[in-house]
This record gives sequence, structure tokens and C-alpha cells, in this order.
Amino acid sequence: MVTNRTFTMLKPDAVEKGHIGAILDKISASGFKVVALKLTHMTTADAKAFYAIHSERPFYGELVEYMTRGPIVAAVLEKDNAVEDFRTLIGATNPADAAEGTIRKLYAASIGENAVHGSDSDENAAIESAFHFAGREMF
Ligand code: RTP
Ligand code: MG
Repeated sequence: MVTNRTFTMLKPDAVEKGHIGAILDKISASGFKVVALKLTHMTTADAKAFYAIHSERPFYGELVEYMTRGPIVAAVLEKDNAVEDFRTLIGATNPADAAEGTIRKLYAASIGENAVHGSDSDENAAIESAFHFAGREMF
């Protein structure tokens, strides 16, 4: 099923550095409509579950530590071709490889602390949105 929504998180490093406004501004200016939004703090159990797909990877422990060390901004975004276009807007996982002008190029420090998450499929966008938001919180 193709949808026109994706899910994002502005990760703890982006929030710590005061980049919430600048990143949301860039997202809006790129044609995405915010249909759900909140500041939240993932528990260790939340982060382990959210990133369960990476549980066998060597960076899993570090990733869970990072994602739980402070609040994040969770959001659902709407636009035609949302998943693919948002992945283009954020750039490569490693900011060193990210294209000029992308959010990770502008705001990410390293492959581990890369400022922003974007869903990688329509199916995962729906699962991740439901992980963070109740139906009445999505508009
Ligand atoms: P995301 O899921 O956050 O949008 O990132 P992504 O698809 O570009 O990358 P993915 O392979 O799904 O990895 C998830 C997150 O794990 C951290 N990571 N660290 N130290 C490392 O080698 C490493 N590799 C990945 C990053 O925070 C990455 O976004
Ligand atoms: Mg991913």
C-alpha cells in the first residue's frame, strides 16, 4: 500500500544543540505538512523495541544509549512520495556522505549521531507513527 506519509524523529543531539526550529522550518519549506508533533523521551525499552531490527548489529547498544539520553521530537509528515522524498531531504546515514544542503549535512555530527530519522518504507512509516502517536494525535 502506498501512502503519502512518513515518520521522523529529531534525535537527542539535534534537540540538545537547539536545532528543532531550524530543522522543522526546512522540513516545512521542503513541502512537508506536519500532521503530528511532540517532544518525548524514549525509555530504554522503547528504543530497544523501535530499533529491534538492528538488535544484532554491533552499534545497537550505542544506538539505544544515544536515543534515550534526552528528549526527541517525533513527527508525522505528509507529502506526495513522502518516504522517498524525506530520505532525500535528510541525506545519507553518514553525514560525511550526505549531499550538500541535506539535513544531515547541515546538522549531523557523525554516523552514530546523525540528527534525524526517516522511515525507510510506507509500511514502517505506519508502524513507527503508531508506535509514537495515538490516532487522536494524528491529523
Ligand atoms: P534512520 O533509521 O535513523 O533514519 O537512519 P538510516 O535508515 O539512515 O540508518 P539505519 O541503517 O537504519 O541505522 C539506524 C541508526 O543507527 C545509527 N547507526 N550507527 N555506528 C554506526 O556504524 C551506525 N550505523 C547506524 C544511526 O543513528 C542510524 O541513523
Ligand atoms: Mg533506518
